[in-house]
Amino acid sequence: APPKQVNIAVIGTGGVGSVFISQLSWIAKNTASTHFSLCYIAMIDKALYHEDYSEIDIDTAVEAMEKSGKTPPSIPTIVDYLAAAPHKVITVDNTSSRAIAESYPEFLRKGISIVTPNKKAFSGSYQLWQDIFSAAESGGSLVYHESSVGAGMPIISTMKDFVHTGDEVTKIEGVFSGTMSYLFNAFAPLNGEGSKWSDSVKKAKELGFTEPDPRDDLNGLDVARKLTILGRLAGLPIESPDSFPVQSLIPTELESAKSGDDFLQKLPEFDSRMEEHKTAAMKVGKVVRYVGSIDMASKQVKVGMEWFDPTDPIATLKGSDNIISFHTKRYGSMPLIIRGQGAGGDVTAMGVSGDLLKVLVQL
Ligand code: NHO
Repeated sequence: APPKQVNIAVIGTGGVGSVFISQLSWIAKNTASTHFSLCYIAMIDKALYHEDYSEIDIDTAVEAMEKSGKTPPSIPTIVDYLAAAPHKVITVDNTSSRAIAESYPEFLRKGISIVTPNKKAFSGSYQLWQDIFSAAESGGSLVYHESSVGAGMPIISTMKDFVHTGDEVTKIEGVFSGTMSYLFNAFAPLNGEGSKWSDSVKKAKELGFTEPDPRDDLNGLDVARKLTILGRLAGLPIESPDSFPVQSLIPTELESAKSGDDFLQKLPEFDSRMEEHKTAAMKVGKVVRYVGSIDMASKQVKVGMEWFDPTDPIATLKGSDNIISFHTKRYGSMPLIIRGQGAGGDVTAMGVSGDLLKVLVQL
């Protein structure tokens, strides 16, 4: 049989998007069974596409887009353009745009599949969550978002396997934020002094672990979004990421800082507050870490700082590692534990590329 033809649209070419493009190039050169052609690529203020859907060379796409001088069309125009493409279409959303996330139902209803690390859609209102999956059903399209929790780690796929094979999830807990993991491991290490809180935050941003605005990590919202997604997959109709208790690490005085950069500049003035949490835990032989949990029986979701014994797997994490324990009926008293790097362009893009391959074989 001739290879399947699929059109691909990529929106967002930042930290994750640019790595995704290079992985896409590798896949194109090393996977023979499917021929896909890039027909649309865009960032916030630039876009490249041709009215006749002619193929855009992947290796030079970003450069060509930057030189193109075209601004991206409105979202409805993008949807119409892609819906009229000669082949089935997969849109890869590598932005953190709420507007794009909220328009997934329009894409999906018109048969355009979605692959994305963007958490906004799946942790938005419960209504949007329902709309996304019913639109996919009516449009015969697919929607994959592995990297919305734990970057490239198999968290969403494992969660779906529990649900679709009749296991019952009773509790999920762990460290869900690469940024928080990095910050606490650097500032309150098991051995040694540890660095200043504000210095660790700056470093985490430089390393590409944080969300585009680091306050989205420090206010706990990133973890809350991930728990919302997992809780919904497990069957809890969680209304929104602010419908359960979430401890913010943003000093109230800096909540209204104008920009992420302004916030980072003023943060050192508040280092002593985080230092107090660290010393209080140390006095009783524990370390402080930032964790989240979902208890299915009581329907309780919570996110915040807790103290751990130095031997606890959560206390011994390294770098930006995530650790997630799934307690289920099948796994009994020994949870299934998944641990690994949970943030950064390379591993996040891998989750996106892996999803793309899964969608490609099903179209
Ligand atoms: P950037 O680098 O800001 O890039 C965003 C791109 O989108 C830019 O090219 C921008 O021009 C474009 N863009 C924005 N709005 C647009 C619009 N309306 N139209 C067209 N283009 C638009 O952001 P990242 O870092 O590349 O992130 C991209 C997406 O991946 C975000 O949704 C982010 O939440 C998601 N993501 C990133 C990471 C990561 O490590 N960087 C992770 C997961 C998902 O697993 C990671 C994670 O959870 C990180 C988290 N902070 C943690 O655990 O600490």
